[in-house]
Amino acid sequence: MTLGLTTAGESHGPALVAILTGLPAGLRLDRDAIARDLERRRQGYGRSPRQSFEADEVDVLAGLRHGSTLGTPLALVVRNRDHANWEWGMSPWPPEGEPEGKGAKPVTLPRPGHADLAGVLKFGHDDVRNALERASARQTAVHVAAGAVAKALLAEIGITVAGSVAEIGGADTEEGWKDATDAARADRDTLGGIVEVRATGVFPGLGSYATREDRLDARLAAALMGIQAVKGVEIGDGFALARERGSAAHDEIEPGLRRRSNRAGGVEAGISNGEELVVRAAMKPLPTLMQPLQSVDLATGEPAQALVERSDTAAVEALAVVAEASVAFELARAAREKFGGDALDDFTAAYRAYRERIDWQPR
Ligand code: EPS
Repeated sequence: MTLGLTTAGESHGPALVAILTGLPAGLRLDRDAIARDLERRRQGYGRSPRQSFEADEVDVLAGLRHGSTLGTPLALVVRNRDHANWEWGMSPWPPEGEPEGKGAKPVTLPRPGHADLAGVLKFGHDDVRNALERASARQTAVHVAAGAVAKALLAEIGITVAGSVAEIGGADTEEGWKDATDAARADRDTLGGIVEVRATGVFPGLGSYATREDRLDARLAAALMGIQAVKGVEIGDGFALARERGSAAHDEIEPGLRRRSNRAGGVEAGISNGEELVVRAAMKPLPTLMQPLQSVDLATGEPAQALVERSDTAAVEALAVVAEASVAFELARAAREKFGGDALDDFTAAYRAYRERIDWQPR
């Protein structure tokens, strides 16, 4: 038994879609909690004007009845309101009538740092839009919806997950983030940053050292690296541990099997160890610049400036919400593998029996 997630959707296409498999039957979902997470993702200083007109409402098409999961695939849809402006340009079928609206003209000016160049080369596209639409971080909306479902499952076994911003553009106070974002926007530039996700209530034993694929830290790193613009992931003290001696790098064990520190970030040998889970992700500055970088026009082979189109100045606050959702999904997946069960009660009973066996109490 495991959780599966498949997503589809282009940034300016009709909709974003997610299908979750492997949920137990009888899990109650809270519509408002899902909506709140999508709303959090839309917020944040420095986001594109698009966020003000996308509603990001989740429609459930399958797998839920009267608010409870059925133990069948859960199908979620978030429609793109902006698609109305791209009906010709992003029409799934050959469009009728004259080219009109956004996306009608092919894009041939790849942006350094975006999927544009590698994407068209790999897939043989002659319009960069065919690559950038799916590569866009717009699709994180349905990942957040899936994460909200995962958090509902985790709540049944006492786990909570929270993401927050640590830095934007090198600044580490909220005022500093705003100043840095304003300054970047004024210079027609963009910013990246660092986010942190913490999970409490994580008992020892999620993940395994048995194979690389089982390792919880490897899965968390893959999940976070899978988010657009993430270039680095750290678990616990991460890179800083490389500069310590062993005596200062590990978390001593006390009676009650608690630790005196949490440098490992709650994972040892690919297994959660009962301490708080702490992971960080670093986001590069967004590649769509209003003052574009040097590129090449793919239609002529001549030097040209990269594509300029509406975009965010910074999306680090959104990343905190997306990273939270991604960590939640991985923890929920590991928990499904550990406790199984077709009905939610089977799952929670297995959790309780396990906790009794290891005699573990949350702090
Ligand atoms: C994105 C570019 C911007 C972002 C978008 C991601 O879109 P647009 O060009 O339509 O303004 O706003 O993110 C979202 C729409 C979203 O909901 O997060 C990109 O190129 O990745």
